[in-house]
Amino acid sequence: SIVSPLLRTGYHFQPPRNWINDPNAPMYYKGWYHLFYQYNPKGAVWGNIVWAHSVSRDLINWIALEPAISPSIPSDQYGCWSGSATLLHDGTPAITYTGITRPNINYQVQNIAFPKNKSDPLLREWVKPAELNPIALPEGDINATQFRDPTTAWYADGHWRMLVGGVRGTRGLAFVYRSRDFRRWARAKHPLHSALTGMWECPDFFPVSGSGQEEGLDTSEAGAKYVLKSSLDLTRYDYYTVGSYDWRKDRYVPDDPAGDEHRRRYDYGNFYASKTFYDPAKRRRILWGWANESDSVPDDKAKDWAGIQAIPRKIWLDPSGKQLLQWPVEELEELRGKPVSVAGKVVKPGEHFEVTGLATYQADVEVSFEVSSLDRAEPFDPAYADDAQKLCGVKGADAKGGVGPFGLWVLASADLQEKTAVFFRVFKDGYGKPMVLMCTDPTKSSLSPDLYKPTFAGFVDTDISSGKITLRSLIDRSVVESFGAGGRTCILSRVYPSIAIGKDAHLYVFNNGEADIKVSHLTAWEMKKPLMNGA
Ligand code: DQQ
Repeated sequence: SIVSPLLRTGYHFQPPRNWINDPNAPMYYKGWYHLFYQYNPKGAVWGNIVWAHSVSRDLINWIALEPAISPSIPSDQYGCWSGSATLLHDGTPAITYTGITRPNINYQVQNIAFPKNKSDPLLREWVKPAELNPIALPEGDINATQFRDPTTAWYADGHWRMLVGGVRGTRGLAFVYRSRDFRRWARAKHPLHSALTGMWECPDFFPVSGSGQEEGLDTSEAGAKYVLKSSLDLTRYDYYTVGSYDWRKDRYVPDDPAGDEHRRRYDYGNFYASKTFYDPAKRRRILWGWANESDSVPDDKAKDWAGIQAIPRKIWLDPSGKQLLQWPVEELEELRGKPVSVAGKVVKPGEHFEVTGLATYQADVEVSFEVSSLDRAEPFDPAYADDAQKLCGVKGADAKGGVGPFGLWVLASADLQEKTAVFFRVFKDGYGKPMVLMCTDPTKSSLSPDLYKPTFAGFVDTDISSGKITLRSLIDRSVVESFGAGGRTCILSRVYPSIAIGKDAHLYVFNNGEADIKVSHLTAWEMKKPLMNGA
Protein backbone atom coordinates (compact mmCIF):
# COMPACT_ATOMS: atom_id res chain seq x y z
CA SER A 1 0.00 0.00 0.00
CA ILE A 2 1.07 3.58 -0.64
CA VAL A 3 -0.82 4.63 2.44
CA SER A 4 1.25 4.94 5.59
CA PRO A 5 -0.19 3.73 8.91
CA LEU A 6 0.63 7.25 10.16
CA LEU A 7 -2.32 8.46 8.07
CA ARG A 8 -4.86 6.66 10.24
CA THR A 9 -6.84 9.38 12.00
CA GLY A 10 -6.10 10.12 15.66
CA TYR A 11 -9.17 11.84 17.10
CA HIS A 12 -11.92 11.30 14.52
CA PHE A 13 -14.36 8.49 15.29
CA GLN A 14 -13.53 5.11 13.82
CA PRO A 15 -13.42 1.45 14.84
CA PRO A 16 -10.12 -0.50 14.96
CA ARG A 17 -10.66 -1.93 11.48
CA ASN A 18 -13.10 -2.53 8.60
CA TRP A 19 -15.57 -0.45 6.62
CA ILE A 20 -17.94 2.10 8.18
CA ASN A 21 -20.58 4.38 6.73
CA ASP A 22 -23.67 6.27 7.96
CA PRO A 23 -24.04 7.30 11.61
CA ASN A 24 -27.22 5.71 13.00
CA ALA A 25 -29.51 6.42 15.95
CA PRO A 26 -27.31 8.86 17.88
CA MET A 27 -28.81 9.53 21.30
CA TYR A 28 -28.13 10.42 24.92
CA TYR A 29 -29.37 7.88 27.44
CA LYS A 30 -28.79 7.70 31.19
CA GLY A 31 -25.52 9.65 31.09
CA TRP A 32 -24.08 8.04 27.95
CA TYR A 33 -23.87 9.18 24.37
CA HIS A 34 -24.60 6.34 21.96
CA LEU A 35 -23.46 6.10 18.39
CA PHE A 36 -24.44 3.25 16.11
CA TYR A 37 -23.14 3.10 12.57
CA GLN A 38 -23.24 1.08 9.37
CA TYR A 39 -20.42 -1.46 9.57
CA ASN A 40 -19.00 -4.39 7.64
CA PRO A 41 -17.60 -6.84 10.24
CA LYS A 42 -15.81 -8.74 7.48
CA GLY A 43 -13.73 -6.20 5.61
CA ALA A 44 -12.82 -2.70 4.46
CA VAL A 45 -15.38 -2.46 1.63
CA TRP A 46 -19.15 -1.91 1.89
CA GLY A 47 -21.19 -5.12 2.53
CA ASN A 48 -22.60 -7.49 5.21
CA ILE A 49 -24.06 -4.44 6.90
CA VAL A 50 -24.78 -4.52 10.65
CA TRP A 51 -25.13 -1.78 13.26
CA ALA A 52 -21.91 -1.39 15.21
CA HIS A 53 -22.30 0.36 18.55
CA SER A 54 -20.09 2.63 20.67
CA VAL A 55 -20.69 4.64 23.83
CA SER A 56 -19.09 7.75 25.26
CA ARG A 57 -19.37 10.12 28.23
CA ASP A 58 -18.16 13.13 26.25
CA LEU A 59 -18.58 12.48 22.49
CA ILE A 60 -14.76 12.31 22.18
CA ASN A 61 -13.58 9.20 24.07
CA TRP A 62 -15.32 6.07 22.76
CA ILE A 63 -15.81 2.51 23.99
CA ALA A 64 -16.81 -0.13 21.43
CA LEU A 65 -19.57 -2.60 22.35
CA GLU A 66 -20.85 -5.62 20.42
CA PRO A 67 -22.87 -4.84 17.27
CA ALA A 68 -26.40 -3.92 18.42
CA ILE A 69 -28.47 -4.86 15.39
CA SER A 70 -27.57 -7.63 12.95
CA PRO A 71 -29.63 -9.67 10.49
CA SER A 72 -31.77 -12.11 12.52
CA ILE A 73 -35.41 -11.91 11.37
CA PRO A 74 -37.08 -12.40 7.97
CA SER A 75 -37.51 -8.66 7.56
CA ASP A 76 -33.81 -7.83 7.95
CA GLN A 77 -32.04 -11.03 6.93
CA TYR A 78 -30.08 -9.44 4.05
CA GLY A 79 -28.98 -6.28 5.80
CA CYS A 80 -29.69 -3.80 8.59
CA TRP A 81 -29.50 -0.41 6.94
CA SER A 82 -29.77 3.09 8.34
CA GLY A 83 -32.22 4.33 10.94
CA SER A 84 -32.78 6.45 14.01
CA ALA A 85 -33.64 6.47 17.70
CA THR A 86 -36.65 8.07 19.38
CA LEU A 87 -37.12 8.43 23.13
CA LEU A 88 -40.71 7.53 24.00
CA HIS A 89 -42.78 9.36 26.64
CA ASP A 90 -41.60 7.07 29.44
CA GLY A 91 -37.97 7.51 28.37
CA THR A 92 -37.66 4.14 26.61
CA PRO A 93 -35.60 4.37 23.43
CA ALA A 94 -36.93 2.80 20.23
CA ILE A 95 -34.90 2.21 17.09
CA THR A 96 -36.44 2.24 13.64
CA TYR A 97 -34.31 1.03 10.72
CA THR A 98 -34.43 -0.34 7.22
CA GLY A 99 -34.24 -4.09 6.65
CA ILE A 100 -33.32 -5.79 3.38
CA THR A 101 -35.57 -8.78 2.84
CA ARG A 102 -34.42 -10.38 -0.39
CA PRO A 103 -31.05 -11.53 -1.70
CA ASN A 104 -29.50 -9.67 -4.63
CA ILE A 105 -32.38 -7.24 -4.93
CA ASN A 106 -32.41 -4.57 -2.25
CA TYR A 107 -36.08 -4.95 -1.32
CA GLN A 108 -36.63 -2.61 1.63
CA VAL A 109 -38.98 -2.54 4.63
CA GLN A 110 -38.88 -0.64 7.93
CA ASN A 111 -38.37 -2.37 11.27
CA ILE A 112 -38.48 -1.54 14.95
CA ALA A 113 -36.36 -2.65 17.91
CA PHE A 114 -36.49 -2.00 21.67
CA PRO A 115 -33.87 -2.47 24.40
CA LYS A 116 -33.98 -5.87 26.05
CA ASN A 117 -33.20 -4.21 29.37
CA LYS A 118 -33.88 -0.51 29.55
CA SER A 119 -32.17 -0.19 32.91
CA ASP A 120 -28.85 -0.97 31.17
CA PRO A 121 -27.46 2.49 30.36
CA LEU A 122 -25.27 0.92 27.68
CA LEU A 123 -28.29 -0.53 25.84
CA ARG A 124 -26.26 -3.55 24.75
CA GLU A 125 -29.08 -5.82 23.61
CA TRP A 126 -32.00 -5.05 21.32
CA VAL A 127 -35.09 -7.09 20.57
CA LYS A 128 -37.11 -6.99 17.37
CA PRO A 129 -40.70 -7.94 18.29
CA ALA A 130 -41.92 -10.57 15.81
CA GLU A 131 -45.53 -9.40 16.11
CA LEU A 132 -44.60 -5.88 14.99
CA ASN A 133 -42.00 -6.33 12.26
CA PRO A 134 -41.89 -5.11 9.64
CA ILE A 135 -43.69 -1.88 10.61
CA ALA A 136 -43.83 -0.52 7.06
CA LEU A 137 -43.88 -2.22 3.67
CA PRO A 138 -43.31 -0.68 0.25
CA GLU A 139 -47.02 -0.94 -0.61
CA GLY A 140 -48.91 0.91 -3.36
CA ASP A 141 -46.79 3.07 -5.64
CA ILE A 142 -43.68 2.93 -3.46
CA ASN A 143 -40.50 1.87 -5.23
CA ALA A 144 -39.36 -1.04 -3.04
CA THR A 145 -35.65 -0.58 -3.72
CA GLN A 146 -35.70 3.15 -2.89
CA PHE A 147 -37.54 3.19 0.42
CA ARG A 148 -35.36 3.63 3.46
CA ASP A 149 -33.75 5.39 6.42
CA PRO A 150 -36.52 6.23 8.94
CA THR A 151 -35.97 9.41 10.97
CA THR A 152 -36.31 10.14 14.66
CA ALA A 153 -40.06 10.44 15.29
CA TRP A 154 -41.76 13.50 16.78
CA TYR A 155 -45.05 13.76 18.65
CA ALA A 156 -47.86 16.21 18.02
CA ASP A 157 -51.58 16.12 18.68
CA GLY A 158 -51.81 12.51 19.82
CA HIS A 159 -49.68 11.04 17.02
CA TRP A 160 -46.08 10.07 16.46
CA ARG A 161 -44.79 10.92 13.00
CA MET A 162 -41.63 9.80 11.25
CA LEU A 163 -40.21 10.14 7.76
CA VAL A 164 -38.89 7.54 5.34
CA GLY A 165 -36.82 8.56 2.30
CA GLY A 166 -37.90 7.67 -1.21
CA VAL A 167 -38.44 8.74 -4.79
CA ARG A 168 -41.33 8.99 -7.24
CA GLY A 169 -40.09 9.28 -10.80
CA THR A 170 -37.27 11.77 -10.37
CA ARG A 171 -38.85 13.51 -7.35
CA GLY A 172 -37.04 12.78 -4.13
CA LEU A 173 -39.44 12.76 -1.18
CA ALA A 174 -39.97 12.05 2.48
CA PHE A 175 -42.95 9.80 3.21
CA VAL A 176 -44.77 10.51 6.48
CA TYR A 177 -45.79 7.62 8.75
CA ARG A 178 -48.07 8.13 11.76
CA SER A 179 -48.75 6.08 14.84
CA ARG A 180 -50.64 6.47 18.11
CA ASP A 181 -48.69 3.84 20.01
CA PHE A 182 -45.33 3.70 18.16
CA ARG A 183 -46.11 0.10 17.27
CA ARG A 184 -48.59 0.20 14.42
CA TRP A 185 -47.79 2.73 11.69
CA ALA A 186 -49.74 4.02 8.69
CA ARG A 187 -48.55 6.11 5.81
CA ALA A 188 -50.03 9.59 5.34
CA LYS A 189 -51.45 10.39 1.94
CA HIS A 190 -48.97 13.19 1.20
CA PRO A 191 -45.22 13.28 1.69
CA LEU A 192 -43.84 15.94 4.05
CA HIS A 193 -42.06 17.50 1.07
CA SER A 194 -40.53 16.58 -2.30
CA ALA A 195 -38.20 18.09 -4.91
CA LEU A 196 -36.79 17.25 -8.35
CA THR A 197 -33.56 15.85 -7.01
CA GLY A 198 -33.66 12.06 -7.34
CA MET A 199 -33.82 9.69 -4.35
CA TRP A 200 -33.63 11.09 -0.80
CA GLU A 201 -31.49 8.98 1.46
CA CYS A 202 -31.26 9.55 5.21
CA PRO A 203 -33.79 12.37 5.58
CA ASP A 204 -33.56 14.38 8.79
CA PHE A 205 -36.16 16.82 10.12
CA PHE A 206 -35.95 18.89 13.29
CA PRO A 207 -37.05 22.13 14.94
CA VAL A 208 -34.65 24.98 15.69
CA SER A 209 -35.00 27.88 18.14
CA GLY A 210 -35.15 31.47 16.89
CA SER A 211 -32.47 33.16 14.81
CA GLY A 212 -29.10 33.22 16.53
CA GLN A 213 -30.30 31.15 19.51
CA GLU A 214 -27.88 28.36 20.25
CA GLU A 215 -30.21 26.29 22.39
CA GLY A 216 -31.30 23.06 20.73
CA LEU A 217 -34.82 21.65 20.81
CA ASP A 218 -36.08 18.16 21.40
CA THR A 219 -37.48 16.78 18.15
CA SER A 220 -41.06 16.96 19.49
CA GLU A 221 -40.78 20.58 20.70
CA ALA A 222 -42.27 23.35 18.57
CA GLY A 223 -39.59 25.21 16.63
CA ALA A 224 -39.40 28.84 15.51
CA LYS A 225 -38.24 27.20 12.26
CA TYR A 226 -37.65 23.69 10.95
CA VAL A 227 -34.80 22.15 9.01
CA LEU A 228 -35.28 19.44 6.39
CA LYS A 229 -32.18 17.62 5.17
CA SER A 230 -31.81 14.97 2.52
CA SER A 231 -28.79 13.04 1.30
CA LEU A 232 -28.86 12.92 -2.47
CA ASP A 233 -27.96 9.60 -3.94
CA LEU A 234 -27.14 11.40 -7.23
CA THR A 235 -24.49 13.80 -5.94
CA ARG A 236 -23.56 12.10 -2.65
CA TYR A 237 -23.93 15.38 -0.72
CA ASP A 238 -26.22 16.47 2.14
CA TYR A 239 -28.54 19.40 1.43
CA TYR A 240 -30.92 21.29 3.69
CA THR A 241 -33.47 24.07 3.68
CA VAL A 242 -34.90 26.14 6.54
CA GLY A 243 -38.68 26.49 6.57
CA SER A 244 -41.94 26.10 8.39
CA TYR A 245 -43.93 23.04 9.35
CA ASP A 246 -47.68 22.61 9.75
CA TRP A 247 -48.41 19.59 11.97
CA ARG A 248 -52.09 19.66 11.10
CA LYS A 249 -51.28 18.83 7.51
CA ASP A 250 -47.84 17.33 8.08
CA ARG A 251 -46.43 19.56 5.36
CA TYR A 252 -43.15 21.44 5.27
CA VAL A 253 -42.52 24.57 3.18
CA PRO A 254 -39.04 26.07 2.69
CA ASP A 255 -38.82 29.81 3.49
CA ASP A 256 -37.06 30.61 0.25
CA PRO A 257 -39.46 29.89 -2.62
CA ALA A 258 -36.44 28.92 -4.73
CA GLY A 259 -35.16 26.95 -1.74
CA ASP A 260 -35.34 23.56 -3.36
CA GLU A 261 -33.11 24.67 -6.21
CA HIS A 262 -30.66 26.72 -4.13
CA ARG A 263 -30.22 24.43 -1.22
CA ARG A 264 -27.42 24.80 1.26
CA ARG A 265 -24.99 22.09 2.15
CA TYR A 266 -24.00 21.13 5.67
CA ASP A 267 -20.53 20.68 4.33
CA TYR A 268 -19.06 21.46 0.91
CA GLY A 269 -16.62 18.57 1.12
CA ASN A 270 -16.71 14.86 1.89
CA PHE A 271 -19.65 14.53 4.32
CA TYR A 272 -22.69 12.32 3.74
CA ALA A 273 -25.67 10.50 5.27
CA SER A 274 -25.58 12.76 8.32
CA LYS A 275 -27.99 12.75 11.22
CA THR A 276 -28.72 15.05 14.16
CA PHE A 277 -29.90 14.32 17.69
CA TYR A 278 -31.00 16.40 20.65
CA ASP A 279 -28.66 16.34 23.63
CA PRO A 280 -30.73 17.05 26.77
CA ALA A 281 -27.57 17.16 28.94
CA LYS A 282 -26.40 20.39 27.31
CA ARG A 283 -29.61 21.43 25.53
CA ARG A 284 -28.03 21.44 22.10
CA ARG A 285 -28.55 19.74 18.75
CA ILE A 286 -25.61 17.76 17.45
CA LEU A 287 -24.81 16.71 13.88
CA TRP A 288 -22.93 13.54 12.96
CA GLY A 289 -21.79 12.88 9.37
CA TRP A 290 -19.83 10.20 7.58
CA ALA A 291 -16.64 10.95 5.61
CA ASN A 292 -15.60 8.28 3.16
CA GLU A 293 -12.03 7.64 2.02
CA SER A 294 -10.71 9.15 -1.20
CA ASP A 295 -7.84 6.76 -1.72
CA SER A 296 -8.33 3.61 -3.83
CA VAL A 297 -10.20 0.43 -2.91
CA PRO A 298 -6.96 -1.63 -3.01
CA ASP A 299 -5.50 0.88 -0.53
CA ASP A 300 -8.53 0.53 1.73
CA LYS A 301 -8.10 -3.24 1.67
CA ALA A 302 -4.40 -2.92 2.42
CA LYS A 303 -5.06 -0.52 5.34
CA ASP A 304 -7.94 -2.75 6.44
CA TRP A 305 -10.09 0.25 7.32
CA ALA A 306 -12.27 2.73 5.46
CA GLY A 307 -14.48 5.59 6.62
CA ILE A 308 -14.61 7.90 9.63
CA GLN A 309 -17.21 10.08 11.28
CA ALA A 310 -16.70 13.84 11.22
CA ILE A 311 -16.22 15.55 14.59
CA PRO A 312 -19.72 15.96 16.08
CA ARG A 313 -20.92 19.53 15.51
CA LYS A 314 -23.29 21.64 17.52
CA ILE A 315 -25.74 23.28 15.08
CA TRP A 316 -28.14 26.21 15.44
CA LEU A 317 -29.86 28.83 13.30
CA ASP A 318 -27.70 31.84 12.49
CA PRO A 319 -28.90 35.41 13.18
CA SER A 320 -30.11 35.85 9.57
CA GLY A 321 -32.42 32.87 10.02
CA LYS A 322 -31.38 31.64 6.58
CA GLN A 323 -28.79 29.06 7.39
CA LEU A 324 -27.31 26.96 10.16
CA LEU A 325 -24.10 27.58 12.04
CA GLN A 326 -21.94 24.59 12.91
CA TRP A 327 -19.16 24.28 15.46
CA PRO A 328 -17.20 21.29 16.82
CA VAL A 329 -18.64 20.24 20.18
CA GLU A 330 -16.82 22.03 23.01
CA GLU A 331 -15.67 18.70 24.49
CA LEU A 332 -13.14 18.43 21.65
CA GLU A 333 -11.12 21.15 23.40
CA GLU A 334 -10.26 18.60 26.14
CA LEU A 335 -7.77 17.18 23.66
CA ARG A 336 -5.87 20.41 23.13
CA GLY A 337 -2.26 20.48 24.32
CA LYS A 338 -0.12 23.55 24.92
CA PRO A 339 -1.09 26.41 22.58
CA VAL A 340 1.23 28.17 20.14
CA SER A 341 0.15 31.69 19.17
CA VAL A 342 0.95 34.33 16.58
CA ALA A 343 -0.49 37.85 16.71
CA GLY A 344 -0.51 40.93 14.50
CA LYS A 345 1.56 39.43 11.69
CA VAL A 346 1.25 40.88 8.19
CA VAL A 347 1.59 38.56 5.20
CA LYS A 348 2.52 40.50 2.06
CA PRO A 349 1.46 39.51 -1.46
CA GLY A 350 3.13 36.26 -2.52
CA GLU A 351 4.53 35.60 0.97
CA HIS A 352 4.01 32.87 3.53
CA PHE A 353 5.25 31.99 7.02
CA GLU A 354 5.48 28.78 8.98
CA VAL A 355 3.76 28.19 12.32
CA THR A 356 6.40 26.43 14.39
CA GLY A 357 6.72 25.07 17.90
CA LEU A 358 4.25 22.19 17.64
CA ALA A 359 3.61 18.99 15.69
CA THR A 360 0.87 19.88 13.22
CA TYR A 361 -0.22 16.50 11.82
CA GLN A 362 -2.81 16.21 14.60
CA ALA A 363 -3.82 19.74 15.48
CA ASP A 364 -6.57 22.30 15.93
CA VAL A 365 -5.91 25.75 14.42
CA GLU A 366 -7.95 28.92 14.88
CA VAL A 367 -7.11 32.04 12.87
CA SER A 368 -8.56 35.57 12.63
CA PHE A 369 -7.58 37.29 9.40
CA GLU A 370 -7.89 40.93 8.51
CA VAL A 371 -7.80 42.07 4.91
CA SER A 372 -6.08 45.48 4.48
CA SER A 373 -8.43 46.62 1.73
CA LEU A 374 -11.13 45.14 -0.49
CA ASP A 375 -10.29 47.44 -3.43
CA ARG A 376 -8.37 44.76 -5.30
CA ALA A 377 -11.18 42.16 -5.13
CA GLU A 378 -11.56 40.40 -8.49
CA PRO A 379 -14.82 40.89 -10.41
CA PHE A 380 -17.20 37.97 -9.92
CA ASP A 381 -18.22 36.09 -13.04
CA PRO A 382 -21.96 35.33 -12.60
CA ALA A 383 -21.49 32.14 -14.63
CA TYR A 384 -20.20 30.62 -11.36
CA ALA A 385 -23.09 31.85 -9.20
CA ASP A 386 -24.29 28.30 -8.54
CA ASP A 387 -20.97 26.59 -8.72
CA ALA A 388 -18.41 27.50 -6.10
CA GLN A 389 -16.65 24.21 -6.66
CA LYS A 390 -16.12 24.90 -10.34
CA LEU A 391 -14.90 28.41 -9.58
CA CYS A 392 -12.37 27.06 -7.11
CA GLY A 393 -11.34 24.43 -9.66
CA VAL A 394 -10.43 27.29 -12.02
CA LYS A 395 -9.01 29.58 -9.32
CA GLY A 396 -7.16 27.20 -7.05
CA ALA A 397 -4.73 28.14 -4.28
CA ASP A 398 -1.87 28.80 -6.70
CA ALA A 399 -3.87 31.08 -9.03
CA LYS A 400 -2.85 34.62 -8.06
CA GLY A 401 -5.78 36.83 -7.10
CA GLY A 402 -6.66 40.30 -5.82
CA VAL A 403 -7.95 39.80 -2.27
CA GLY A 404 -6.75 36.29 -1.60
CA PRO A 405 -6.33 33.47 -2.06
CA PHE A 406 -5.14 33.63 1.56
CA GLY A 407 -5.31 31.00 4.25
CA LEU A 408 -3.50 27.89 5.49
CA TRP A 409 -1.30 25.29 3.91
CA VAL A 410 -1.79 22.24 6.10
CA LEU A 411 -0.13 18.81 5.99
CA ALA A 412 2.61 20.49 3.95
CA SER A 413 6.10 19.13 3.32
CA ALA A 414 9.07 21.36 4.20
CA ASP A 415 9.83 21.83 0.50
CA LEU A 416 6.12 22.62 -0.20
CA GLN A 417 5.94 19.89 -2.83
CA GLU A 418 2.97 18.60 -0.87
CA LYS A 419 0.35 20.88 0.69
CA THR A 420 -3.39 21.10 1.15
CA ALA A 421 -4.64 24.68 0.91
CA VAL A 422 -7.63 25.90 2.93
CA PHE A 423 -8.35 29.47 1.93
CA PHE A 424 -10.61 32.41 1.19
CA ARG A 425 -10.83 34.50 -1.94
CA VAL A 426 -12.90 37.68 -2.15
CA PHE A 427 -14.73 38.80 -5.31
CA LYS A 428 -16.94 41.79 -6.05
CA ASP A 429 -20.31 41.36 -7.71
CA GLY A 430 -21.76 43.76 -10.35
CA TYR A 431 -22.89 46.15 -7.59
CA GLY A 432 -19.50 46.21 -5.91
CA LYS A 433 -20.68 43.99 -3.06
CA PRO A 434 -17.97 41.62 -1.75
CA MET A 435 -18.51 37.87 -2.11
CA VAL A 436 -16.42 35.39 -0.20
CA LEU A 437 -15.41 32.00 -1.55
CA MET A 438 -13.96 29.33 0.75
CA CYS A 439 -12.00 26.44 -0.76
CA THR A 440 -10.01 23.37 0.08
CA ASP A 441 -7.55 22.65 -2.69
CA PRO A 442 -5.95 19.21 -2.31
CA THR A 443 -4.53 19.04 -5.85
CA LYS A 444 -0.97 19.25 -4.42
CA SER A 445 -1.75 17.23 -1.28
CA SER A 446 0.17 14.13 -2.28
CA LEU A 447 2.73 12.76 -4.69
CA SER A 448 1.03 9.34 -4.47
CA PRO A 449 -0.90 8.12 -7.51
CA ASP A 450 -4.48 6.79 -7.54
CA LEU A 451 -5.95 9.35 -5.20
CA TYR A 452 -9.20 11.20 -5.76
CA LYS A 453 -8.32 14.86 -5.13
CA PRO A 454 -11.40 16.98 -5.77
CA THR A 455 -11.29 20.70 -5.06
CA PHE A 456 -14.12 21.55 -2.66
CA ALA A 457 -15.67 24.99 -2.20
CA GLY A 458 -18.64 26.96 -0.96
CA PHE A 459 -19.60 30.61 -0.78
CA VAL A 460 -19.53 32.15 2.70
CA ASP A 461 -22.59 34.14 3.69
CA THR A 462 -20.72 36.69 5.79
CA ASP A 463 -20.23 40.44 5.79
CA ILE A 464 -16.54 40.99 5.12
CA SER A 465 -16.85 44.78 4.74
CA SER A 466 -14.88 45.20 7.98
CA GLY A 467 -12.15 43.06 6.39
CA LYS A 468 -12.39 40.43 9.13
CA ILE A 469 -12.91 36.70 8.71
CA THR A 470 -12.06 33.62 10.79
CA LEU A 471 -11.04 30.06 9.98
CA ARG A 472 -10.74 26.95 12.13
CA SER A 473 -9.15 23.78 10.77
CA LEU A 474 -9.10 20.41 12.48
CA ILE A 475 -6.09 18.58 11.07
CA ASP A 476 -5.96 14.85 11.73
CA ARG A 477 -3.37 13.00 9.64
CA SER A 478 -5.63 12.26 6.64
CA VAL A 479 -8.47 14.66 7.44
CA VAL A 480 -8.76 18.43 7.16
CA GLU A 481 -12.10 19.59 8.56
CA SER A 482 -12.55 23.36 8.28
CA PHE A 483 -15.06 25.89 9.58
CA GLY A 484 -15.17 29.29 7.85
CA ALA A 485 -16.54 32.48 9.41
CA GLY A 486 -17.64 30.88 12.68
CA GLY A 487 -19.15 27.80 11.05
CA ARG A 488 -21.06 29.46 8.18
CA THR A 489 -19.32 27.31 5.58
CA CYS A 490 -17.69 23.96 6.38
CA ILE A 491 -15.44 21.74 4.26
CA LEU A 492 -14.14 18.29 5.18
CA SER A 493 -11.48 16.76 2.93
CA ARG A 494 -9.57 13.50 3.02
CA VAL A 495 -5.94 13.76 1.93
CA TYR A 496 -3.09 11.22 1.91
CA PRO A 497 0.32 12.90 1.84
CA SER A 498 3.38 10.79 0.99
CA ILE A 499 6.01 13.10 2.56
CA ALA A 500 4.05 15.43 4.83
CA ILE A 501 3.39 12.66 7.33
CA GLY A 502 3.83 12.67 11.12
CA LYS A 503 6.57 15.08 12.24
CA ASP A 504 7.29 15.90 8.59
CA ALA A 505 3.98 17.70 8.24
CA HIS A 506 4.20 21.51 8.46
CA LEU A 507 1.71 24.33 8.80
CA TYR A 508 1.94 27.68 6.98
CA VAL A 509 -0.09 30.83 6.45
CA PHE A 510 0.01 32.04 2.84
CA ASN A 511 -1.20 34.96 0.77
CA ASN A 512 -1.37 34.71 -3.02
CA GLY A 513 -3.35 37.93 -3.51
CA GLU A 514 -2.31 41.53 -4.14
CA ALA A 515 -3.57 42.97 -0.85
CA ASP A 516 -1.76 42.58 2.49
CA ILE A 517 -3.39 40.19 4.91
CA LYS A 518 -2.96 40.49 8.65
CA VAL A 519 -3.11 37.48 10.95
CA SER A 520 -4.67 39.27 13.92
CA HIS A 521 -4.53 36.09 16.00
CA LEU A 522 -3.61 32.52 15.32
CA THR A 523 -3.59 29.77 17.93
CA ALA A 524 -2.64 26.19 17.17
CA TRP A 525 -2.82 23.23 19.51
CA GLU A 526 -1.44 19.73 19.19
CA MET A 527 -4.31 17.34 19.75
CA LYS A 528 -4.05 14.37 22.11
CA LYS A 529 -5.40 10.99 21.14
CA PRO A 530 -8.66 10.07 22.90
CA LEU A 531 -9.83 6.54 23.70
CA MET A 532 -10.99 5.36 20.30
CA ASN A 533 -12.87 2.10 20.43
CA GLY A 534 -9.87 0.21 21.76
CA ALA A 535 -7.62 0.95 18.75
N1 DQQ B 1 -26.37 3.83 3.36
C1 DQQ B 1 -27.26 2.84 3.94
C2 DQQ B 1 -28.61 3.18 3.42
C3 DQQ B 1 -28.51 4.62 3.11
C4 DQQ B 1 -27.12 4.74 2.55
C5 DQQ B 1 -26.77 1.48 3.57
C6 DQQ B 1 -26.58 6.14 2.60
O1 DQQ B 1 -29.63 2.89 4.37
O2 DQQ B 1 -29.52 5.05 2.24
O3 DQQ B 1 -25.50 1.21 4.14
O4 DQQ B 1 -25.17 6.15 2.61
